[in-house]
Amino acid sequence: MHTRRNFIRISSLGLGATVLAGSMAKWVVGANSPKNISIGSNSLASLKPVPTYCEVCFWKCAGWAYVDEKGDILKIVGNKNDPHCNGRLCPRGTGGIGMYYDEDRLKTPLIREKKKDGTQYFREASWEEALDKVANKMKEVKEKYGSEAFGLFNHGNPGASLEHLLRSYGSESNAEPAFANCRGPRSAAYFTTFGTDIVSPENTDIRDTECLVLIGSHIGENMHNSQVQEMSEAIDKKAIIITVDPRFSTAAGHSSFWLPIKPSTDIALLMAWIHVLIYDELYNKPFVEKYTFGFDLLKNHVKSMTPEWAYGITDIEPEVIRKTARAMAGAAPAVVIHPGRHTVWYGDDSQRERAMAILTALLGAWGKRGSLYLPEAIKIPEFPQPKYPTPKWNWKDINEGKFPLASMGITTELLKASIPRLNYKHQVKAWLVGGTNLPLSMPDKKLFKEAAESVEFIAVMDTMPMEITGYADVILPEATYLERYDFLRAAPARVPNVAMRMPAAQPKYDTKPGWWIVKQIGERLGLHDYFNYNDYSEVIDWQLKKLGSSLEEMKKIGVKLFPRKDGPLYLADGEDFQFNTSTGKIELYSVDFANAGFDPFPVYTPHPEPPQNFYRLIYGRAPMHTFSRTSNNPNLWDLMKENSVWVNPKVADLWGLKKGQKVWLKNQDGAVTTFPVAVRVTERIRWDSVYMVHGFGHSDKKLTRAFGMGASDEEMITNIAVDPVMGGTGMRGNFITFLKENPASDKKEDKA
Ligand SMILES: Nc1nc2c(c(=O)[nH]1)N[C@H]1C(S)=C(S)[C@@H](COP(=O)(O)OP(=O)(O)OC[C@H]3O[C@@H](n4cnc5c(=O)[nH]c(N)nc54)[C@H](O)[C@@H]3O)O[C@H]1N2
Ligand SMILES: Nc1nc2c(c(=O)[nH]1)N[C@H]1C(S)=C(S)[C@@H](COP(=O)(O)OP(=O)(O)OC[C@H]3O[C@@H](n4cnc5c(=O)[nH]c(N)nc54)[C@H](O)[C@@H]3O)O[C@H]1N2
Ligand code: SF4
Ligand SMILES: [Mo]
Repeated sequence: MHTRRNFIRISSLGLGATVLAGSMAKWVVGANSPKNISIGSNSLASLKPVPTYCEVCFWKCAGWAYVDEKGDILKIVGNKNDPHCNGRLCPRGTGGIGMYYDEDRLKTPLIREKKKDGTQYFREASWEEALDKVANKMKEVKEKYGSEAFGLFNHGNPGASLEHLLRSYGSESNAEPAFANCRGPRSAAYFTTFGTDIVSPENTDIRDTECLVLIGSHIGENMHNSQVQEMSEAIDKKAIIITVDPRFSTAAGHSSFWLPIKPSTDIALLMAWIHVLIYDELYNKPFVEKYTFGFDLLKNHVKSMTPEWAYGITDIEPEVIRKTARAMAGAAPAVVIHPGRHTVWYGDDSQRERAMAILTALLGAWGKRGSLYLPEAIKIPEFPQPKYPTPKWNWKDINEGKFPLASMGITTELLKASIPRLNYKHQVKAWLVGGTNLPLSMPDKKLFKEAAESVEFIAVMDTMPMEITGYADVILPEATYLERYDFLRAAPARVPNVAMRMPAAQPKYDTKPGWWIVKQIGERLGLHDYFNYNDYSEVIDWQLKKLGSSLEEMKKIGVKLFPRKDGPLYLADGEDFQFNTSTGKIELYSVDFANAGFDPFPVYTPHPEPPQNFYRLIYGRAPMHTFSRTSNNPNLWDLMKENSVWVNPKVADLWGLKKGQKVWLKNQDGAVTTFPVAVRVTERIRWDSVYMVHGFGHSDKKLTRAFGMGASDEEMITNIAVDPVMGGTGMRGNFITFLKENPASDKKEDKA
């Protein structure tokens, strides 16, 4: 392995590192936005501030959109009273303005047509026609198959609007990549261990921690705002940071310990840490005695899982494992074992997350300052409406008893239920899609395509001509977040709070807010009582008044903080506390896992290794982009136009690859990337792996900037390691090799 010294020099040059190193002022990167360049910060006073919260990612930072007298949005800045951002937006949030100005936006409703010769195309349509078409299809599906057969793929606010429509109509057949392709394993593990989920924003008390442990969490590149700010604070306060990552991430560059683990072996490391804490008696005895269940069984379970045992599996030396375990114990309980977020890696992910939860409990690092705090949210009063009808079957029934600990719909199961050939008992016949670009976020492209081609009808609500719109029968162009009212934001936090989003400008082109679109469809379905308002501001005002505020007040403040009601942020020492688990304790031994037929304690199992001449594909984030949704955003495109494939110098030598050389990637199943990608030769990646930033390689030509820029990691993910606990789509068991020549001229565009 390479020495750390080699790497520091490199990392201090990286943008991510610069951002993390301090100077948060750099975050207000407006300078890179053409629209922002023209105004100095002192002229903000002449502009009108309109409250909003960001939709560029799901941290939902609250801010102010500054508008001039012509009605143009000139700048977005963070709201100082917002705990999600503390007055500072990340580069993407500032660049969110580009979503509004992007001239490639969807501009009008579109309907798929077929020419006599069979070729298909989209024609512009009126809203009346497009909405009629969706409503009529919903009626038809309900009559023919029952409302349950209408499925929904959703993410973020647009997804939530569609979910309200779907539930009013009588279906709960929905799923989102943000569960089964993202946070699902974490939910299953923390819920069964602690009886509560980890929330979003994560309830990690990083700002007051003495030791932050990042296991495949690349905070700093993963640019979730206040989390990055708090990590920066922790660095300033000299907290110990332990980063476990096969790649020298930005976070690794700021860490006291970087453990360049052999990919897919994290469970072994975690179990060895647990072994050391128990057998060296470093764990928090009073905490474990008072609050946990199954300690003696755990002690026995990890008896042979020594650091020496883990060394052979992980490549991490026993002394390093002991030293880092001692560092955690020394800082306990002010330790954050970060639960991660994108946790679908190798198919045993709920078990890896369980190991992290167990480690957390042994350190007593729960409910204490500097560990995981106890979050609280404002409950938004429900606007009067009838109860949603109870569907005859829902997302859970689709799974037919598989994945017993899934708490939300599973994307791959919804796809499979859409394919008649697979004979699912409950079949899905039509889809609504909102705020999710499935062709780039679903692994196993073949499965997605077959499902999309099998269903009778797809309606997509989006702001951009993303790949998913190519599969639609009807495209509903939504106004961007800067042009609409939306739900009140009320995420759990240290301090309960509410944030408001309202239009800073009129919707451009012939676009409409999501709330309006679903209301029009709902009215056509005779569901008026679920949409009993003319404008969404009425709903917000009603809710705010119930909370002792109002639309008028929120227009002035954007974010309102409320006193906590559920008790303090931290547990008092020795306080009695009933956990919401079957034993009422923190379950080191998981009764739920055991009852569902899974190992009650995590067990390390080896995963497939790259075949000869292949390298494991790992992927992640870049600070200036969010998934595939920002690659065409003019402001953010300016900051980063394409991704690259990170290749270790040894591998580059072996293959004769030069910096910047374009290569196509081919995976173990023979899948080849549509577009080539530039090689980045760097010591920051292990020799057995390559790394790519997700979200590039767009194949829809209507994305004039993003089309063909970089390659899509999704195309290389044909093998899914399914998590039997909750149906997660483990995506890191794919291996690539390099092709120097354009492999196929017969490759077709990803368009229906
Ligand atoms: N290969 C691969 N797959 C992945 C990941 C990965 O790293 N690699 N990451 C996984 C993770 S962690 C997650 S959370 C999921 C996320 O995957 P998705 O749920 O697909 O999320 P996004 O990419 O954010 O969704 C983008 C879509 O929302 C649209 N959109 C943006 N704003 C609006 C709006 O205001 N209104 C409407 N109607 N539409 C809007 C965009 O134009 C775009 O079509 O992907 C998962 N899949
Ligand atoms: N800028 C930006 N920030 C984002 C997002 C975005 O799109 N853009 N998306 C947000 C969302 S929804 C999510 S879910 C998060 C995802 O962000 P995180 O949850 O932090 O990270 P992942 O994408 O899971 O993991 C990426 C890291 O895992 C490392 N890794 C790969 N294989 C292994 C392994 O076997 N073991 C270990 N220990 N490490 C490994 C990679 O090298 C990489 O550094 O980011 C969030 N923040
Ligand atoms: S972290 Fe950045 S992109 Fe995400 S909501 Fe906040 S400002 Fe927007
Ligand atoms: Mo995610």
